Amino acid sequence: MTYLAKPKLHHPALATNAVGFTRRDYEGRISTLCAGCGHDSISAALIQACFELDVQPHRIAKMSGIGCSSKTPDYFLGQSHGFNAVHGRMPSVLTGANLANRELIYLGVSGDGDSASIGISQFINCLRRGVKMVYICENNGVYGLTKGQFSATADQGSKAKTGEINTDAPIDLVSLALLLGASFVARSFSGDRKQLVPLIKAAITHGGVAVLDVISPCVTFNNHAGSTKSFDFVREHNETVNKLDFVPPEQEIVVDFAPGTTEFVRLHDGSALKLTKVHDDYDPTDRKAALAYLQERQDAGEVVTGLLYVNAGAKDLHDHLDTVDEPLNRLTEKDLCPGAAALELVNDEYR
Ligand SMILES: Cc1ncc(C[n+]2csc(CCOP(=O)(O)OP(=O)(O)O)c2C)c(N)n1
Ligand code: SF4
Ligand SMILES: [Mg+2]
Repeated sequence: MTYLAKPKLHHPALATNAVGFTRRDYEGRISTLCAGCGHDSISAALIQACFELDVQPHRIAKMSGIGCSSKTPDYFLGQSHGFNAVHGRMPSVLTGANLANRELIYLGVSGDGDSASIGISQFINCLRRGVKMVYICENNGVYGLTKGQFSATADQGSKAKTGEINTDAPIDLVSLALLLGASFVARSFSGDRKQLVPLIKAAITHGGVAVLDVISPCVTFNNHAGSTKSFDFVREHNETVNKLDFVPPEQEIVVDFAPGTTEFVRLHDGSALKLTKVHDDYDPTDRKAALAYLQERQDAGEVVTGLLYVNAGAKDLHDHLDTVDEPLNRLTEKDLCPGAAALELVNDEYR
């Protein structure tokens, strides 16, 4: 694989954020994806979100599987940790890293083939366990890297570039995430940066597992008439449930909305998500209603986007396991082997 390093020169007047980094410090190597690929827009949104959130790059760990989407962590956050795992195995590698060091921010970057085809059992189990992470599926309905075969998210009846029609039923990752108890579930579109950036920021500050299914057209193999993951199709059938704005913890929340049209969702770190409802009756805290709404709009041929569900008081795997606050990889031999007297006390409990 060839890598193109970006020139390191910065314009001296580039703005810095609260932790002293410019936007360029959050970039990675030059992308080798096809020009116009939706995945590059998602990388740009991630760069913008991390710069605006004032995240220190060394606090982020990017994990991915295999695919064009899974290559993208090389194209953003070049100063962060990263691990490119095996096809469909990102969640288990990320789970292990998260258990070893709970202090990092974990970005799991995957594709629809990586998540819904070969990696579906890994996707299911990391959600059911509540591994604290931002799980981003860059969803184009095809295996882009291996030249455009249908993936498990391809809609029934959609047409491949070769003319073949998909006869299999699709797996809808957001419905599955809701069923499995994910505490933050959203869908967006790579072409809608205004919606995607606040969603990424909110997902990063969420206290549990956050799933972002981002429709990301493959311009080379799945952007033609008859595809339901093309730029034209998603623009025509996009049904947005809410408009979003991320409010950092230090910013005052000003109540300036008509009752019933806007609400604030407090996030884990004190920040908030300002939700302006497009549909007055859509409640992103009602999991069952979200599932029913998704099903109904899907049957009508619409692609629902926005924040679909959030449980602001979510717990994660460390809460479930009741692990110590100190990251496990920092425990010393003294912490792990407290001596014979301590062992006697534990044994006494079982006598
Ligand atoms: C175990 C294994 N099986 C199959 C492959 C071949 N393969 C590489 S990428 C890929 C599909 C990628 O599709 P997706 O995750 O949707 O990513 P995209 O390229 O569309 O972004 C496949 C089948 C592989 N690398 N490893
Ligand atoms: S093949 Fe498709 S998914 Fe892969 S880089 Fe090209 S446009 Fe993107
Ligand atoms: Mg794909």
